[in-house]
Amino acid sequence: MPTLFDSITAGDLSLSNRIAMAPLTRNRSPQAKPGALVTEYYAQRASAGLIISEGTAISHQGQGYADVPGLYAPEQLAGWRKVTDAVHEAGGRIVTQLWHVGRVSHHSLQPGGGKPVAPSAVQANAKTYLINEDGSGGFVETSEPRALALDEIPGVLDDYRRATKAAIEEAGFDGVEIHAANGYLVDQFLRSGSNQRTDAYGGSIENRARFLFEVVDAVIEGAGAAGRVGIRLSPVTPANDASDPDPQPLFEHVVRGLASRGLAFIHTIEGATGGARDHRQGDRDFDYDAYKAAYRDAGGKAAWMVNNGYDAELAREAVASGRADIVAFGRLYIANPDLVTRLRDGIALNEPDRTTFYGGGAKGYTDYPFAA
Ligand code: 8OZ
Repeated sequence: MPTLFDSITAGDLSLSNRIAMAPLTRNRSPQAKPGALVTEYYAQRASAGLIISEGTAISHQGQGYADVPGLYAPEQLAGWRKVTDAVHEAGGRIVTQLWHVGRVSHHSLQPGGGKPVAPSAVQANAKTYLINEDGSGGFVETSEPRALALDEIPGVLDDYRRATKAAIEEAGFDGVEIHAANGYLVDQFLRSGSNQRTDAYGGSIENRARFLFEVVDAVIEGAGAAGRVGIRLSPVTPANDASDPDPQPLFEHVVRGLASRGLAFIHTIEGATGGARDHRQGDRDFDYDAYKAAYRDAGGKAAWMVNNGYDAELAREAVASGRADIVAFGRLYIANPDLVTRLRDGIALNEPDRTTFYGGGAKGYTDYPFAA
């Protein structure tokens, strides 16, 4: 029976264990540029089989929160290069999470102070996080978005392609994860609550998934190999006002379409992001086994990564039973840089401090102790 501590190959990525560090927004990159503190934080966590970086904006338009990093300016890429060098030196593997927030943004973060873009001009009932001039932070309502015009979509796909190429060639990442979860742009296209388009990108499941597949294909082009590309999906999350009355056929269509594309990993958030694992949308429970079977039956070979509220026992069971190949841990990685050692040796875990999750400096970021 496989264990969390066995190596695994995911596409072109050879991982020393099956424990991934989930993407975690930490708001510690002023001017969207990761600095020395961010380098230290990721290097501390390099014993993970795979680190998935925090969501990283592919373009200025894709920004939705204060002090989150980007992949669209030379100094951002140079900052990331130091991070990836440090992780590689420590024997780790790291991919970046490609992020376009769509409507989950604030006009003050947008180019020229303009409206955030979305599939449709439907405001999200969601909050974003801004930092004031005096350094204090706070949550504010997202701004009213405008619908992307049909002829703007190729430009967004170009941003995904360019950011991917730069992330790998300039910033030194081992690959990328497409953020298609948690109510951000790709997820906004998927779900009827945020997609009211009447063109080829709206209406039927096939049309709503079109943007996702076009993003995947653009990213594969940018990466030069599908085996360096993963994707994160969250079939039932209500995060950021994501809503759809019937996610089962929608997400089975998505994974069937991904099966032929040769990706490295499919990363699924089970339940409500950071919340209940049995959360549902619509009037039936989501059948994760049927969803995974839809992918495998269509020939999909990617490593199957699961996430959300896993502890040592649930993770051990998921990998031993074959239900999952890799388990991604979020909150546990905030507080336990040496999570692999702690899980392997049964060492007690540090507790994360919620007050330092978003923004600030080293406190609650790089100062969690390693086990002796
Ligand atoms: C928490 C705070 C801000 C952003 C996500 C990128 O939910 C995020 C995020 C999480 O995927």
